[in-house]
Amino acid sequence: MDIDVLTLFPRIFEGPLDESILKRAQTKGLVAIRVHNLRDFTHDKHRVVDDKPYGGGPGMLMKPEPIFEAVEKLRRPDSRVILMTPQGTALTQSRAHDFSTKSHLLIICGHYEGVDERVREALVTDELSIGDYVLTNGALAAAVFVDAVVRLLPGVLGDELSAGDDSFASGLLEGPQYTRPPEFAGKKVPDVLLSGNHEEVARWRKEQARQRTQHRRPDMLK
Ligand code: JBE
Repeated sequence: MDIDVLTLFPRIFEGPLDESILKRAQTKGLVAIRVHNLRDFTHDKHRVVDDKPYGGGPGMLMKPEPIFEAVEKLRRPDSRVILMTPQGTALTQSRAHDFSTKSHLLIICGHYEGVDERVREALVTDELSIGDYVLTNGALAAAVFVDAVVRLLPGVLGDELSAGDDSFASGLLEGPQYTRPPEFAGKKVPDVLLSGNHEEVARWRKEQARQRTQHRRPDMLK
């Protein structure tokens, strides 16, 4: 997979992309991620990327020209052009799976104040939001989206099974898990997990997942 990110703040991506699983996915050649500064697609002396909204009002909007120039240069016939915005459809595990099957993601990080509507009309194929709260700009949202998608690419997770067990993959939240020691802070690991009875362990885990989901996320059971 190829991922190009357009942002006013390329350094926001440096940390997240250069650690752990995302870093290994890139060195293994499973994904190529390129981060571009939108200011590099301006041509005026002050490299202006935003402007006041027509009709008045507070805040600044991202100008269309640098975004058009960047997208027209980087876009391919197989690209999904994604705008990170609080007005987008909610990112879910199922949508992350859909995007993980695409060959090229071109991600535009918006200002929280917004982008000129012609960017949406002419360029964007998908608008995504990572949640109902306001970030200062779309760069952190894009980093979250990239992380959620890249870990699903074949070969990225060491243990091929581990993505299938995640909360959401099963439609339930994951239940409690324990590692050694068998007793810690006055609390014991449940006997069933030490029993060696795989059938009972599976049944217990499923019931715990159901209870936790019922309690914390009843919306997921509907
Ligand atoms: O979720 N998002 O994609 C956002 C983008 C920009 C600002 N706030 C957000 N929540």
